[in-house]
Amino acid sequence: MTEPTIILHQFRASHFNDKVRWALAFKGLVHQRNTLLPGPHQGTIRKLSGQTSTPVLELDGRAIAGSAAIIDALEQRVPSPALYPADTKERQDALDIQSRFDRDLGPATRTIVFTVFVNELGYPARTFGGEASAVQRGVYRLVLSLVKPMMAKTNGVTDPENVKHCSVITQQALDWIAERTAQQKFLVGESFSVADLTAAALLSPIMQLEHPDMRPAAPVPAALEAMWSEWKNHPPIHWAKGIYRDHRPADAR
Ligand SMILES: N[C@@H](CCC(=O)N[C@@H](CS)C(=O)NCC(=O)O)C(=O)O
Repeated sequence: MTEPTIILHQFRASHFNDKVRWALAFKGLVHQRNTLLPGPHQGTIRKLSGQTSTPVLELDGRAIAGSAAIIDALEQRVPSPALYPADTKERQDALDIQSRFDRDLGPATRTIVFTVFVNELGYPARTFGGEASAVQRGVYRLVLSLVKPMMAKTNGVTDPENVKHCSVITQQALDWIAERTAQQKFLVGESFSVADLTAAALLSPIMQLEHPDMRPAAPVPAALEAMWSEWKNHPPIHWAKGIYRDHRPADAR
């Protein structure tokens, strides 16, 4: 009997989507990807899941929305290798870290990177439209210039106080990770878990990565390089890059 098809409806590069790409790779799950452009994605995603956020995973005939719910379904489907710690207390700790970072760090690092994107529209067009034709990318770039004010507002960039707040949230998360990893390699217990995956993936917008799913779309704007430089000397950025390097397997596709 052939395995039922798993389909990830995704944005390229996006950090919440990378949580799920990472979990699929970690579990060795062969899958298909339906890559959508932010904006035009809404109809497809709403029809599938009744809301508009990616990632959405089609698994066993169900459409599951939200990175944490998807990882939970994958953990049940393929318990080993485990992303959840075996110990009950550690598991709760790891899940709490995931919930907290999904709620505050993920939106904060997205706002930080969008402060650059809104002034460098060719870059998000290249990044999200990497699988589209040159013509489609050109049209998308044009659409982005028309929707720029809405894009800036939706991503929290128009309010300078919010941008400042997002930097503070990110700084606090980095400090917290630095404290946790001062004496231990992983955020929870003795092995890699969903907590490390979440922290590293949600920090990805503020660091330069070489993983094929997250590699920057050349040419990289100087403003983006400058933003990465501002964060790059924080020890947890080194930690997060190490987590990507050592625990993100090649995709099973
Ligand atoms: N809590 C959600 C957040 C997902 C999210 O923010 N997705 C963004 C991309 S990073 C998105 O699809 N935004 C477009 C939209 O919501 O319409 C998760 O964990 O999956």
